[in-house]
Amino acid sequence: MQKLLVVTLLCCCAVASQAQADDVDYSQNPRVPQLLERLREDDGFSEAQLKQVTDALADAKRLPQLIVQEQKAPERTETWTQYSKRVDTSRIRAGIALLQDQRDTLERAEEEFGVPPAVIAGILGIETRYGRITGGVRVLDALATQGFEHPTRSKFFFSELVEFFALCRDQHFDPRQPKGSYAGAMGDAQFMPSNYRRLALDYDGDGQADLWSLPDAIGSIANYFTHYDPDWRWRAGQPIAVPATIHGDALPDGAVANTRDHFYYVRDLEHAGIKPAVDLPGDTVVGLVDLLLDGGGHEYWLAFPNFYAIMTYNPRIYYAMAVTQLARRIEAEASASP
Ligand SMILES: [Ca+2]
Repeated sequence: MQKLLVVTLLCCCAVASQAQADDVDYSQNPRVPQLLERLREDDGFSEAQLKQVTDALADAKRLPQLIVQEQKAPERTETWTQYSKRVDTSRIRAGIALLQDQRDTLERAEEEFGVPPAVIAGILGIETRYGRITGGVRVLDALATQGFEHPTRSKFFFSELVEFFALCRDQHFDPRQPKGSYAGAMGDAQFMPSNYRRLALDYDGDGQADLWSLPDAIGSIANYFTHYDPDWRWRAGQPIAVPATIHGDALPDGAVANTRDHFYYVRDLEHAGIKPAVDLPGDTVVGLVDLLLDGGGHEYWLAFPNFYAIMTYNPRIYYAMAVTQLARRIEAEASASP
């Protein structure tokens, strides 16, 4: 017990000295003039509005630990066995409750955009537990730190920082207020600022696209799936993925999984010993999904275009499969107990 206390105190000291070392004034960063120029040119910011941006940047805090977190994203370190624990009883039950509580909004979104209620629930469930955990990091701090200093993705985050200031101007947010994920994603739907500006909808008609409100998040997710990437938009009425078995211990030579660059005819896969769990016409075009399990085993799925539509939301295979399986479970259990 005594030992534990000592360790805790040491940790506190380490945090305190780190905070001091990270005390920087981002309003003095050499790239600020470029940021202000983009807001002036692209979004018509006035001098007074630009001054507000500079003032906010002076208040931004450097959060270097976010860069480490980015590299340790769970999709890069976990097996599917571990990642898939997100599809648990509590998420399934809360998803079924969402289908009931937001029935009218979800039905309207399906009618307008063709995205089924269970898929929207699956996204909300995996992203934020249906709006309950939307992130506690100030978006200003997350985007300034990574926009000015991320070793590999600073261009992306810098651009999102510009969009964030424009979003705050448009939505009348104080840039110091919005909180989100370490990446700067906001609200129940976890939109980055550029997507918030382009694709968020005011779906409850109160005059503001508020992604921290479930109705707006539901309409915005459906709108995202229809308009974010025309090549990989949601295809109404089509399936997402089906399980498959393979003959032998591994995929046959030449079969490439977990990318949207390689697609196969089902008949060719069957010929190579890869069989879908349900009968599919031989000319059906599918991608291959190969999920690594604890102990080195594998689980295989055949993916339809809608699986890759989910990957436009987050480009990780595990993420798209977790959304897929959560949606399937919510839909199956909701229809079993109406
Ligand atoms: Ca609204």
